[in-house]
Amino acid sequence: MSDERLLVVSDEVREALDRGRPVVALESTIIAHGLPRPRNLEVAEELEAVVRAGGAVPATIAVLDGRPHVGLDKEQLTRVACEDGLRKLGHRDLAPAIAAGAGGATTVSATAFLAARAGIRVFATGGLGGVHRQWTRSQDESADLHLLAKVRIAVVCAGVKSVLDVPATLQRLETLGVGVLGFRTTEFPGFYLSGSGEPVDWTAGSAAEVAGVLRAQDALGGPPSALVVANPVPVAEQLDPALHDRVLAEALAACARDGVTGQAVTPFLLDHLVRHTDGASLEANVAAVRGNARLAAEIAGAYAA
Ligand code: PSU
Ligand code: MN
Repeated sequence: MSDERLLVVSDEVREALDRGRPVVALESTIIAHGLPRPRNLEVAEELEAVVRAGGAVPATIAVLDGRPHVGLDKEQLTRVACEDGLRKLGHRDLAPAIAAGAGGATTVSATAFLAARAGIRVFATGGLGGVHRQWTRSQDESADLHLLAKVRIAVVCAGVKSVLDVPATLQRLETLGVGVLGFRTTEFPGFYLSGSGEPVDWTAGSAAEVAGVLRAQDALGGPPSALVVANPVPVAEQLDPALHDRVLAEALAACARDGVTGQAVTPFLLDHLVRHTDGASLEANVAAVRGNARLAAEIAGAYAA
């Protein structure tokens, strides 16, 4: 099957790419599995609007009826947000889903891969997958990290959720050779919180500076790898740090007490966080993603200029 027949790139995205106009890829797992309904569809539409307001074309990515789509229309976006039982597809799931004619929401690993294949250089998401706290026992480490070691794309994110092992995740990114650039921060962001307490080696002060790093990557050539642009949620919109620390500790204790393990751990902890912060963790989550979409549009614009 030829490339063009396999990847369905929307007319608007295709035209923008052909003309060298800024394009921002957006993932769909956050819509299908990361946010509650009906807020998820509102956020999906808001993110596209934020990218447009920033002067770029949004390209939300998902697999529909066995075909990877880059750029969704309203009806397709609604399917991703509302269809029951939509699968979560990492990069390794793409081929089986295509062969089976199945659909699914794409994680960071699948989205980054498909976006890069389509020729998109900038991608916005909420948080990256990472190394789980029980990794020494479970070996649970997101495939996001490994895929980002292999594709040339900038991923604008607010760090990784504090339910993960943040220092171990940063160590894996280092080992895998994935660059991490703090945006106006010398600290890796803490997703719900503006900071995680972990340092980053490099800081950019503007979208133009980030675009300069992307151009340097292009000029260097060699094996491709991603650049993680770590963009903190604004302090005014972060979750109250004392509340965060207390509820996370309670959630981890409840998890151990109830014997929750493996894949069930993350949904359990996130659900606990949303319920025991009266939805404040959800608002911080949405604020983080919104800020990332805005910055990604700016970076895409600076890169295209
Ligand atoms: N982090 C979030 N929200 C999300 C995800 C991560 O704050 O929705 C999603 C992303 O799509 C990410 C995926 O790529 O979870 C990682 O899943 P796993 O750990 O199974 O690789
Ligand atoms: Mn996992």
